[in-house]
Amino acid sequence: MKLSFVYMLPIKTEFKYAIKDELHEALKLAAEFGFKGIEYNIPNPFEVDFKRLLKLTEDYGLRISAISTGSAYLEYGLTITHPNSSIREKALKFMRKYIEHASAHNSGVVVGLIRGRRDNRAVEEIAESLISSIRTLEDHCSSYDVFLLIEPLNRYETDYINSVEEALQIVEQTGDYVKLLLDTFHMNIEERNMCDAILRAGRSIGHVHIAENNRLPPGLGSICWKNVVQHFYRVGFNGYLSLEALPRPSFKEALKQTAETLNPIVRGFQAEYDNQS
Ligand SMILES: [Mn+2]
Repeated sequence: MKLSFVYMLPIKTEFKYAIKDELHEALKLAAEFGFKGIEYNIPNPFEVDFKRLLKLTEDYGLRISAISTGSAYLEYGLTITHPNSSIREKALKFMRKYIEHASAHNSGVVVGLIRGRRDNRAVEEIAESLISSIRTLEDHCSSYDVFLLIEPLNRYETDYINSVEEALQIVEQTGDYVKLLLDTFHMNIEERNMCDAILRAGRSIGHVHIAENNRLPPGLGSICWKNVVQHFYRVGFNGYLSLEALPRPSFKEALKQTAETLNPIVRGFQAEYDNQS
């Protein structure tokens, strides 16, 4: 597994759980601390200078671990299950562009807040809308070799898909280009046991967000990272652990803390994993 961190491009609305400081500085520090990836949260995939982002990322020896899309929901209210078909179509148009960007490093596109809220709809109704929207994107995913990442979010942040089990039901009803994004902060709230949830998700895991139980960087809370990392390896996951936490006490400290907590653990299990596979 490799370390990554979420970087939020400028938006007007508030999002507290990502690094937003100067990009050069963030990339430089992350590279020094042994991070291999950066996950860009891009509010508008048509307005971003993606070539510049890609070049900058590669200049620092990093890769794009995933593209996250929550800021398109926060900024424009776009969702792929929106009852208004023109908003839904616009969200799908954004998703296709995100997929094209993600193809640069064969990473995934996150389906978090952009999947929409249930509000007063029946769960079957929104599920049908989500599955239908995902199916319309699958050809694009296949052409660009990019997967979609469904992320369960805790009950205080959304009213649709809070648990790993609920997300797995969507994965089972869609094609090969849909995987799970497990976030340790959300799992800590919703799952009876985080490690059991990792085992249940198994080979469907495509990407991971890491933060403590209090949403601080790893090492500043009570999650047992050794146990969690071991379980990700146990199911054969060898992708990115992407920091999505409150950048406190500072973004530099957050990166440092994450690296110091996880690098030794990952190094230990990685050797074992490489020997077995
Ligand atoms: Mn997350």
